[in-house]
Amino acid sequence: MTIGIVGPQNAGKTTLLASLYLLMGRQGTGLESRKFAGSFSLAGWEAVSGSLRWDPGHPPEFPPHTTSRGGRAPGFLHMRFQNPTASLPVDYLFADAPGEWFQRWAVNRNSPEGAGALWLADRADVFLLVADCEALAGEGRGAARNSFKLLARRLGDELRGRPVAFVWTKSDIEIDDAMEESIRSSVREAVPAAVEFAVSIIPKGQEPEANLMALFRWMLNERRPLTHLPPPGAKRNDPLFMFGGGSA
Ligand SMILES: Nc1nc2c(ncn2[C@@H]2O[C@H](COP(=O)(O)OP(=O)(O)O)[C@@H](O)[C@H]2O)c(=O)[nH]1
Ligand SMILES: [Mg+2]
Repeated sequence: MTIGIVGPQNAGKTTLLASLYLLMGRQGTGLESRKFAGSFSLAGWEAVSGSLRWDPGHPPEFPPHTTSRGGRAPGFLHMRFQNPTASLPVDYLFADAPGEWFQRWAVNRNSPEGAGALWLADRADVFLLVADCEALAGEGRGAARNSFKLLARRLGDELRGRPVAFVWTKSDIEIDDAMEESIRSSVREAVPAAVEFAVSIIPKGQEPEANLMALFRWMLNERRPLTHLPPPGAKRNDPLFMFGGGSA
Protein backbone atom coordinates (compact mmCIF):
# COMPACT_ATOMS: atom_id res chain seq x y z
CA MET A 1 0.00 0.00 0.00
CA THR A 2 1.32 3.39 -0.92
CA ILE A 3 -0.07 6.41 0.87
CA GLY A 4 0.40 9.65 -1.05
CA ILE A 5 0.35 12.79 1.07
CA VAL A 6 -0.79 15.67 -1.10
CA GLY A 7 -0.49 19.24 0.11
CA PRO A 8 1.41 22.50 -0.18
CA GLN A 9 4.77 23.14 1.44
CA ASN A 10 4.79 23.83 5.13
CA ALA A 11 1.34 22.27 5.54
CA GLY A 12 2.51 19.90 8.28
CA LYS A 13 2.86 16.76 6.15
CA THR A 14 6.18 15.64 7.61
CA THR A 15 4.99 16.51 11.10
CA LEU A 16 1.91 14.34 10.55
CA LEU A 17 4.03 11.34 9.59
CA ALA A 18 6.37 11.92 12.52
CA SER A 19 3.39 12.06 14.89
CA LEU A 20 1.95 8.82 13.54
CA TYR A 21 5.27 7.10 14.04
CA LEU A 22 5.62 8.32 17.62
CA LEU A 23 2.01 7.52 18.39
CA MET A 24 2.43 4.02 17.05
CA GLY A 25 5.54 3.56 19.15
CA ARG A 26 3.58 4.43 22.25
CA GLN A 27 0.18 2.90 21.61
CA GLY A 28 0.53 0.49 18.71
CA THR A 29 -2.13 0.72 16.03
CA GLY A 30 -4.96 -0.59 18.18
CA LEU A 31 -5.85 -2.88 15.29
CA GLU A 32 -5.67 -6.63 15.81
CA SER A 33 -5.00 -7.16 12.09
CA ARG A 34 -2.22 -4.57 11.97
CA LYS A 35 0.53 -5.34 14.45
CA PHE A 36 3.69 -3.37 13.77
CA ALA A 37 6.25 -5.77 12.35
CA GLY A 38 9.19 -3.56 11.47
CA SER A 39 10.39 -1.00 8.99
CA PHE A 40 13.03 -0.75 6.29
CA SER A 41 13.31 2.93 7.05
CA LEU A 42 13.65 3.17 10.82
CA ALA A 43 16.46 5.70 10.42
CA GLY A 44 14.16 7.81 8.26
CA TRP A 45 11.35 7.64 10.82
CA GLU A 46 13.76 8.56 13.57
CA ALA A 47 15.08 11.45 11.51
CA VAL A 48 11.65 12.98 10.90
CA SER A 49 10.40 12.37 14.41
CA GLY A 50 13.58 13.08 16.37
CA SER A 51 12.73 16.70 16.98
CA LEU A 52 9.09 15.97 17.72
CA ARG A 53 8.51 14.39 21.10
CA TRP A 54 5.28 14.23 23.00
CA ASP A 55 6.23 15.98 26.17
CA PRO A 56 3.26 17.37 28.06
CA GLY A 57 3.82 20.90 29.29
CA HIS A 58 6.53 21.65 26.74
CA PRO A 59 5.85 23.19 23.36
CA PRO A 60 6.71 20.69 20.63
CA GLU A 61 9.54 21.24 18.23
CA PHE A 62 9.11 20.50 14.58
CA PRO A 63 10.89 18.26 12.13
CA PRO A 64 13.14 19.77 9.48
CA HIS A 65 11.48 21.07 6.35
CA THR A 66 11.29 18.77 3.33
CA THR A 67 12.81 20.56 0.39
CA SER A 68 12.41 19.52 -3.20
CA ARG A 69 15.33 17.37 -4.11
CA GLY A 70 14.81 17.75 -7.82
CA GLY A 71 14.26 14.01 -8.26
CA ARG A 72 11.15 12.44 -9.69
CA ALA A 73 10.36 10.03 -6.87
CA PRO A 74 9.31 11.21 -3.41
CA GLY A 75 10.92 10.14 -0.15
CA PHE A 76 9.37 6.95 1.20
CA LEU A 77 8.95 5.81 4.76
CA HIS A 78 8.05 2.18 5.25
CA MET A 79 6.12 0.25 7.88
CA ARG A 80 5.28 -3.41 7.90
CA PHE A 81 2.29 -4.82 9.74
CA GLN A 82 1.36 -8.37 10.48
CA ASN A 83 -2.01 -9.89 11.08
CA PRO A 84 -1.28 -12.71 13.56
CA THR A 85 -3.81 -14.95 11.82
CA ALA A 86 -2.51 -14.30 8.27
CA SER A 87 0.68 -15.62 6.76
CA LEU A 88 1.77 -12.59 4.76
CA PRO A 89 2.65 -9.22 6.26
CA VAL A 90 1.31 -6.00 4.78
CA ASP A 91 3.69 -3.26 3.72
CA TYR A 92 2.89 0.43 3.75
CA LEU A 93 4.87 3.15 2.08
CA PHE A 94 4.23 6.71 3.17
CA ALA A 95 5.28 9.09 0.44
CA ASP A 96 6.42 12.42 1.80
CA ALA A 97 6.93 14.59 -1.26
CA PRO A 98 7.81 18.29 -1.36
CA GLY A 99 4.81 20.59 -1.48
CA GLU A 100 6.37 22.51 -4.36
CA TRP A 101 5.79 19.51 -6.61
CA PHE A 102 2.07 19.45 -5.88
CA GLN A 103 1.66 23.13 -6.50
CA ARG A 104 3.30 22.84 -9.93
CA TRP A 105 1.24 19.77 -10.73
CA ALA A 106 -1.99 21.47 -9.61
CA VAL A 107 -1.42 24.30 -12.08
CA ASN A 108 -0.12 22.13 -14.90
CA ARG A 109 -0.47 18.37 -14.79
CA ASN A 110 2.60 17.84 -16.96
CA SER A 111 4.84 20.50 -15.49
CA PRO A 112 8.45 19.22 -15.39
CA GLU A 113 8.86 20.63 -11.86
CA GLY A 114 5.75 18.71 -10.82
CA ALA A 115 6.82 15.40 -12.36
CA GLY A 116 7.27 13.85 -8.92
CA ALA A 117 3.68 14.70 -8.02
CA LEU A 118 2.40 13.20 -11.26
CA TRP A 119 4.43 10.07 -10.55
CA LEU A 120 2.99 9.74 -7.08
CA ALA A 121 -0.56 10.53 -8.19
CA ASP A 122 -0.31 7.70 -10.66
CA ARG A 123 0.96 5.12 -8.16
CA ALA A 124 -0.48 5.83 -4.73
CA ASP A 125 -3.26 3.54 -3.50
CA VAL A 126 -4.66 5.99 -0.96
CA PHE A 127 -4.32 9.76 -0.66
CA LEU A 128 -4.29 12.26 2.13
CA LEU A 129 -5.33 15.68 0.86
CA VAL A 130 -4.00 18.21 3.32
CA ALA A 131 -5.51 21.61 4.12
CA ASP A 132 -3.26 23.78 6.28
CA CYS A 133 -5.26 25.76 8.85
CA GLU A 134 -2.29 28.03 9.48
CA ALA A 135 -2.07 29.09 5.83
CA LEU A 136 -5.86 29.39 5.56
CA ALA A 137 -5.98 31.67 8.59
CA GLY A 138 -2.94 33.79 7.76
CA GLU A 139 -2.33 36.85 5.64
CA GLY A 140 -1.91 34.87 2.45
CA ARG A 141 -5.17 32.96 3.01
CA GLY A 142 -6.73 34.04 -0.27
CA ALA A 143 -3.84 32.65 -2.27
CA ALA A 144 -3.69 29.57 -0.05
CA ARG A 145 -7.39 28.92 -0.68
CA ASN A 146 -7.02 29.31 -4.44
CA SER A 147 -4.07 26.97 -4.65
CA PHE A 148 -5.79 24.43 -2.41
CA LYS A 149 -8.80 24.44 -4.73
CA LEU A 150 -6.60 23.83 -7.75
CA LEU A 151 -4.94 20.98 -5.91
CA ALA A 152 -8.26 19.41 -4.88
CA ARG A 153 -9.53 19.60 -8.44
CA ARG A 154 -6.35 18.11 -9.87
CA LEU A 155 -6.45 15.24 -7.41
CA GLY A 156 -10.12 14.66 -8.19
CA ASP A 157 -9.31 14.47 -11.90
CA GLU A 158 -6.54 11.92 -11.36
CA LEU A 159 -8.23 9.77 -8.75
CA ARG A 160 -9.73 6.83 -10.65
CA GLY A 161 -11.82 5.87 -7.63
CA ARG A 162 -9.00 5.64 -5.10
CA PRO A 163 -9.80 6.57 -1.49
CA VAL A 164 -9.00 10.02 -0.10
CA ALA A 165 -8.80 11.35 3.43
CA PHE A 166 -9.33 15.10 3.55
CA VAL A 167 -7.13 16.23 6.45
CA TRP A 168 -7.11 19.60 8.16
CA THR A 169 -3.64 20.00 9.68
CA LYS A 170 -2.73 22.40 12.51
CA SER A 171 -6.36 22.29 13.59
CA ASP A 172 -5.37 24.10 16.80
CA ILE A 173 -5.41 27.25 14.64
CA GLU A 174 -8.88 28.75 14.18
CA ILE A 175 -10.02 29.52 10.68
CA ASP A 176 -12.91 31.62 9.52
CA ASP A 177 -16.25 29.76 9.12
CA ALA A 178 -16.68 31.01 5.56
CA MET A 179 -13.15 29.87 4.69
CA GLU A 180 -13.76 26.48 6.26
CA GLU A 181 -16.97 25.98 4.30
CA SER A 182 -15.38 27.17 1.07
CA ILE A 183 -12.52 24.69 1.39
CA ARG A 184 -14.83 21.86 2.41
CA SER A 185 -17.18 22.46 -0.50
CA SER A 186 -14.29 22.46 -2.97
CA VAL A 187 -13.30 19.04 -1.64
CA ARG A 188 -16.87 17.80 -1.77
CA GLU A 189 -17.09 18.86 -5.37
CA ALA A 190 -13.74 17.45 -6.50
CA VAL A 191 -13.66 14.33 -4.31
CA PRO A 192 -17.20 13.56 -3.15
CA ALA A 193 -16.19 10.38 -1.31
CA ALA A 194 -13.41 11.98 0.74
CA VAL A 195 -13.50 11.25 4.48
CA GLU A 196 -12.75 14.28 6.64
CA PHE A 197 -10.26 14.42 9.54
CA ALA A 198 -8.70 17.19 11.61
CA VAL A 199 -5.33 16.74 13.28
CA SER A 200 -2.97 18.78 15.38
CA ILE A 201 0.07 18.11 17.45
CA ILE A 202 -0.81 20.87 19.87
CA PRO A 203 -3.28 19.87 22.56
CA LYS A 204 -6.31 22.11 22.61
CA GLY A 205 -9.11 20.89 24.80
CA GLN A 206 -9.21 17.39 23.40
CA GLU A 207 -6.10 15.24 23.35
CA PRO A 208 -4.57 15.29 19.85
CA GLU A 209 -3.79 11.57 19.90
CA ALA A 210 -7.39 10.50 19.34
CA ASN A 211 -7.74 12.39 16.07
CA LEU A 212 -4.38 11.21 14.78
CA MET A 213 -5.25 7.65 15.66
CA ALA A 214 -8.57 7.90 13.83
CA LEU A 215 -6.74 8.97 10.67
CA PHE A 216 -4.10 6.27 11.11
CA ARG A 217 -6.73 3.55 11.46
CA TRP A 218 -8.58 4.82 8.43
CA MET A 219 -5.40 4.47 6.37
CA LEU A 220 -4.61 1.03 7.69
CA ASN A 221 -8.12 -0.20 7.05
CA GLU A 222 -8.25 0.88 3.41
CA ARG A 223 -7.62 -1.88 0.92
CA ARG A 224 -6.39 -1.53 -2.58
CA PRO A 225 -8.40 -3.54 -5.06
CA LEU A 226 -5.63 -5.34 -6.93
CA THR A 227 -1.89 -5.68 -6.83
CA HIS A 228 -0.06 -5.53 -10.12
CA LEU A 229 3.45 -6.86 -9.86
CA PRO A 230 5.88 -6.79 -12.75
CA PRO A 231 6.40 -10.19 -14.40
CA PRO A 232 9.38 -12.17 -13.03
CA GLY A 233 12.61 -10.99 -14.58
CA ALA A 234 11.10 -7.71 -15.74
CA LYS A 235 13.36 -4.71 -15.55
CA ARG A 236 12.63 -2.91 -12.32
CA ASN A 237 13.39 0.73 -12.57
CA ASP A 238 10.48 1.63 -10.41
CA PRO A 239 11.52 2.02 -6.76
CA LEU A 240 8.04 0.99 -5.66
CA PHE A 241 8.54 -2.57 -6.80
CA MET A 242 11.31 -3.03 -4.30
CA PHE A 243 8.46 -3.41 -1.84
CA GLY A 244 5.95 -5.02 -4.15
CA GLY A 245 6.01 -8.45 -2.53
CA GLY A 246 3.31 -9.00 0.06
CA SER A 247 0.37 -6.68 0.05
CA ALA A 248 -3.07 -6.82 1.53
N1 LIG B 1 0.22 25.18 15.21
C1 LIG B 1 0.66 24.07 14.61
N2 LIG B 1 1.73 24.13 13.79
C2 LIG B 1 2.15 22.99 13.21
C3 LIG B 1 1.49 21.75 13.42
N3 LIG B 1 2.14 20.80 12.66
C4 LIG B 1 3.13 21.46 12.03
N4 LIG B 1 3.16 22.78 12.33
C5 LIG B 1 4.04 23.86 11.78
O1 LIG B 1 4.13 23.70 10.38
C6 LIG B 1 5.49 23.81 9.96
C7 LIG B 1 5.72 22.94 8.76
O2 LIG B 1 5.59 21.58 9.11
P1 LIG B 1 6.16 20.43 8.16
O3 LIG B 1 5.70 19.14 8.76
O4 LIG B 1 7.61 20.59 7.92
O5 LIG B 1 5.37 20.72 6.82
P2 LIG B 1 5.56 20.04 5.37
O6 LIG B 1 6.35 21.01 4.56
O7 LIG B 1 4.17 19.90 4.85
O8 LIG B 1 6.24 18.73 5.55
C8 LIG B 1 6.28 23.42 11.18
O9 LIG B 1 7.54 24.00 11.24
C9 LIG B 1 5.42 23.93 12.31
O10 LIG B 1 5.74 25.31 12.55
C10 LIG B 1 0.35 21.72 14.29
O11 LIG B 1 -0.31 20.69 14.53
N5 LIG B 1 -0.02 22.90 14.85
MG1 LIG C 1 7.85 18.01 4.69
